[in-house]
Amino acid sequence: MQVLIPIIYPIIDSSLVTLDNIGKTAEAIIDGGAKILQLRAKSLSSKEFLETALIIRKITKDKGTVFIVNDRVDIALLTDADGVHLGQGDLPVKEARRLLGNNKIIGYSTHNLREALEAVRLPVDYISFGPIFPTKTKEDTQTPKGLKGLSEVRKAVEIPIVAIGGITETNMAHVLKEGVESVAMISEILTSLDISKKLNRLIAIAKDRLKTEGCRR
Ligand code: TZP
Ligand code: MG
Repeated sequence: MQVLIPIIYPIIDSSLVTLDNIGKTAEAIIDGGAKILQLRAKSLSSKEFLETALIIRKITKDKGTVFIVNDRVDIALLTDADGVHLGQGDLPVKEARRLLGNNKIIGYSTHNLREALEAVRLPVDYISFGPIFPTKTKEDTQTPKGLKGLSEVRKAVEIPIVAIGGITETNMAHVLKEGVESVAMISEILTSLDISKKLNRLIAIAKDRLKTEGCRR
């Protein structure tokens, strides 16, 4: 499926928001203008993950925001999410595609050129690539690939790329300049005092970037 991944890709990580606050956080992100939202919930039980995903599904559906579930094809199916984001160790992409059908989005994490080149032969709609910069959000993450690593992958693959890892309001323009379709952010958004205003600013920077040469979308 040919999908356009919105340029700002917020991710709610359950380790940075209390369970009670996840719904409100999703609302703030969407009120700020986000067109896509992923729920990443390594710290929740399956039951909590499903309940939280149902809450976010309702909010995102009402606002027409794309909803992506991290890791879990079962939870994506049960909540009628728009798609799933899979890691290298999750359910294989081909099997996930069999379960989800062709109308759902599948994103796939990559961390180096080899993984990115492998990913383009799989039934995925976009790849994430990172970490670009150091990050505290993902503990088991690999060494940062920097803008140089990102540039190498951008030149090698046509598939939409979502850059991730240590991306902030301050450095996002440099990342977008490498020609990626989208930038994913967790802590930059979730630790902000006014999440909606943060989204407003991120979107304004992205739009500004789009006007300038060197950006694909
Ligand atoms: N995958 C690679 S880095 C990362 C993930 C999930 C964490 C990104 O979090 P942050 O807070 O935006 O650096
Ligand atoms: Mg995963």
